[in-house]
Amino acid sequence: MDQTLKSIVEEIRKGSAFLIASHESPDGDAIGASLALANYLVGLGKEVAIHNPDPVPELYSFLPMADRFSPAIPDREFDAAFVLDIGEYRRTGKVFGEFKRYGKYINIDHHLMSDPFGAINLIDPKASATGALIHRIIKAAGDSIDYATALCIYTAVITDTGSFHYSNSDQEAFNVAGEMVMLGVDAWDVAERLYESQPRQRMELLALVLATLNISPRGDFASITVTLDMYDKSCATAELTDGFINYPRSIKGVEVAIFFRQLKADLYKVGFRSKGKVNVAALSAAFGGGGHHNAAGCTIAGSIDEVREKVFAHLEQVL
Ligand SMILES: [Mn+2]
Repeated sequence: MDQTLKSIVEEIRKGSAFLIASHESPDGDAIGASLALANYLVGLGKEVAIHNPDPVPELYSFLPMADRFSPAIPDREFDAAFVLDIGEYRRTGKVFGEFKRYGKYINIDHHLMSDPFGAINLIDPKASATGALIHRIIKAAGDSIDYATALCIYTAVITDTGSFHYSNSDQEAFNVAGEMVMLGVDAWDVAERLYESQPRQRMELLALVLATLNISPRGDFASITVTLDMYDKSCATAELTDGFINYPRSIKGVEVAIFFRQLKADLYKVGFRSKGKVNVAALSAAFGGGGHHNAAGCTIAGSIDEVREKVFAHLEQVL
């Protein structure tokens, strides 16, 4: 057996209380992996505390033990602290960073640039999701997976692979999902909870935002815009715009999608998504921002016309 997996299994066997932490603004993988591990450990008779600096989106409240997430960390000793899906240590948030009674860190991650800050580091950038790494740990331990744990692993894998759309949808992702279905997970039930239960305000906001669709003359980039006024009109909040940028990106021929989000009268957050050919991290860096090859962002001051003009002129150059 892989030595790293073996040492993690040993820590689980000998410990009795564990802290589980994941990155701020938790996504389906951070939440699913945390809860998969929590349900598994509780099933073994261990005590767990589940920490995240930010609240868990309502969408994921159906996952077993989702109500156990807390922004506070109990004042007690732990045998080890699992840090999941973190990328960078600072994304554990302030409370965790100040925390000193953690036993040791066990860092489990699939980000490309993951710091090996743990006493044990299970880092595999090829893994589809951190949830798939939790699955590897349970398999290495030779333990069975109960329904609650299976539901959390499944959710982690389908959300991080974009329901098997993205290039990280490897054989392990499909195998793990298939095994979880075998263990009782209902794929439609999960899909309905995650993707077919949108608040109506999100759709009303999307209707306003899509009316701003702007496609470049060559058809190689496309943008959408959301203004503060649109939030008011639809009674929606900024977090409901999550995923909107996928609409302009999904157009045939479009290589880069841009999402202009108004923050203040003359201030815009600009998100970029690439279909793969264009490195949008470099694009956003030109405006003082950052990000990854396929997803990046920056903040630009000015009126919407000025901001669009700046971004479009730069894109015309690089595309
Ligand atoms: Mn992840």
